[in-house]
Amino acid sequence: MKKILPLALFLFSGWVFCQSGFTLKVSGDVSKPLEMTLTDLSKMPRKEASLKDKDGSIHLYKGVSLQDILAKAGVPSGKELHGENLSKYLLARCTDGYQVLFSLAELDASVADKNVIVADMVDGKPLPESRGPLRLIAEGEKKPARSSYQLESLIIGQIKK
Ligand SMILES: Nc1nc2c(c(=O)[nH]1)N[C@H]1C(S)=C(S)[C@@H](COP(=O)(O)O)O[C@H]1N2
Ligand SMILES: [Mo]
Repeated sequence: MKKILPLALFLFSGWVFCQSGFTLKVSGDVSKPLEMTLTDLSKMPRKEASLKDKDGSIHLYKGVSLQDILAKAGVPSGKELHGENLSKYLLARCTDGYQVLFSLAELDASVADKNVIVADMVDGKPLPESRGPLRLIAEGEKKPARSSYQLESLIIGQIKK
């Protein structure tokens, strides 16, 4: 026990250090690029989303509305979503190289009722290290393929003519 405690403290402080250095980036075609820490995210309104995993069991995720994050970065929404803005997209990129695409229109409350959150908790606990610290949860999709874990950056782009 005497030997394990210092080791546990050392590993825990390393984990805390890694978490505190983490930022979620919002970049690309945005008026206000962002780098949000987990503390920044924890100050935003909380939202829930459920997701059925590969095995068919349902889990309750908690975090922040993706739309709220995009609004902070000045991403067009509502009445601004017309013309060229309808060819804009969000690319979610993860630490493991996984990436998935959404159109801005499908994410916007003026177009669809799609509940997409950036989650930091599942079933009342922080996300496991292999899935965290953040996971994008696209509620209501028939498979969890776009619900990307180890989310590190949100890139806004536009398909040009
Ligand atoms: N970063 C990242 N997210 C990912 C994946 C991945 O390989 N990397 N796989 C996706 C796929 S195809 C599935 S089916 C689900 C699996 O999530 P689950 O283990 O919670 O069911 O994660 C999705 N999110
Ligand atoms: Mo999958």
